[in-house]
Amino acid sequence: MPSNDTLRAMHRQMVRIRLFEETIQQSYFEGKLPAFDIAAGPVPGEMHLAAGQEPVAAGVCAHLRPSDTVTATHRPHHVALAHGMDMRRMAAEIFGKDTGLGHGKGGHMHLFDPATNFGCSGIIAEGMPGAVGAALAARKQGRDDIAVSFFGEGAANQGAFHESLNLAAVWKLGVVFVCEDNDWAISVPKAKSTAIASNADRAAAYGMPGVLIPDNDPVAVYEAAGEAVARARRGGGPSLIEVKTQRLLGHFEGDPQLYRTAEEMERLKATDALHIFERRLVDTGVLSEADAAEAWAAARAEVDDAIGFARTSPYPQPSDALLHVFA
Ligand SMILES: Cc1ncc(C[n+]2csc(CCOP(=O)(O)OP(=O)(O)O)c2C)c(N)n1
Repeated sequence: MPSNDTLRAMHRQMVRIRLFEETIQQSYFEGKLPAFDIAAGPVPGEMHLAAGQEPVAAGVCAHLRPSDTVTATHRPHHVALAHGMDMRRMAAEIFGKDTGLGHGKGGHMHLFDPATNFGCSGIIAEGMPGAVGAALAARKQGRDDIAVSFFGEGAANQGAFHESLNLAAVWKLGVVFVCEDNDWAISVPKAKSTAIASNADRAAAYGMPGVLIPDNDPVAVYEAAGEAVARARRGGGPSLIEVKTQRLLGHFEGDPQLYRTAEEMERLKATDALHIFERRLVDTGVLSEADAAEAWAAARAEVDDAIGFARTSPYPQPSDALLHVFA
């Protein structure tokens, strides 16, 4: 069981992620409507938000240090924030500004941060081999840093998933594979793409522990991740954790979600893990109502500051178009 301090820190983390995602959503739609124009407004391009998936990021990253490598997906904001990415430079990257982590040339799906060893990609499952490589590098350099690869259940049918799990297990590398099963790969439900109910069962095929967290509970994620991270750090090899999490929003912003039923949307609202967790902490005396309100106010101020920084930062100069890119 996490300490009360850890529970409060996880709650704060989840709150700042939720407010960041909601604020990006508002900024994203500026200028894009009524006819959806993906290039218009202050945040051009596609946008995949992770509201609802906070428990996975908060529960796993609570065990990590900045020198651990983390790879994530096209839906990366929650993991990036939980692993300690600077919110200002992250927001600036999303707004395409020169002060962003990649000078505004990567955008929201390509957040790279040497300070926290974080990378992500719009290519499904691409972070998995990278995490295996990072764990191999750590071993060769004699460090006990580990690598954590976050990926969606849609990625678990890619060859890179199987190759990465196999190689990490054969070489007993310090990798934790974290499957964020939100049940949807764009509009395809898991049952239509995957023959078994839980990817955690696939761990057995590669001789590593597989754990299923069935209910998007941050405490259960924290406990499973604690074991997997400790095992990876002491040289015990890789693990796979699958969390049944929730994608509260569309696959991308602007997705009409016609493939989801009204009942499912209602159920999502009623089982929002952040609100359930907050209520549980208040009911058990870990958090007072005032503490909870303060966490939201502090996150509001932090997010407003970061978005303000992004909005007022300059765009990269046209003359720098070929700088910081492979050309
Ligand atoms: C290799 C590859 N194939 C297809 C796509 C198109 N694509 C983008 S997101 C996505 C679904 C991903 O689903 P999942 O891995 O479950 O992640 P989620 O979107 O649910 O977070 C697909 C197929 C892609 N980006 N890369």
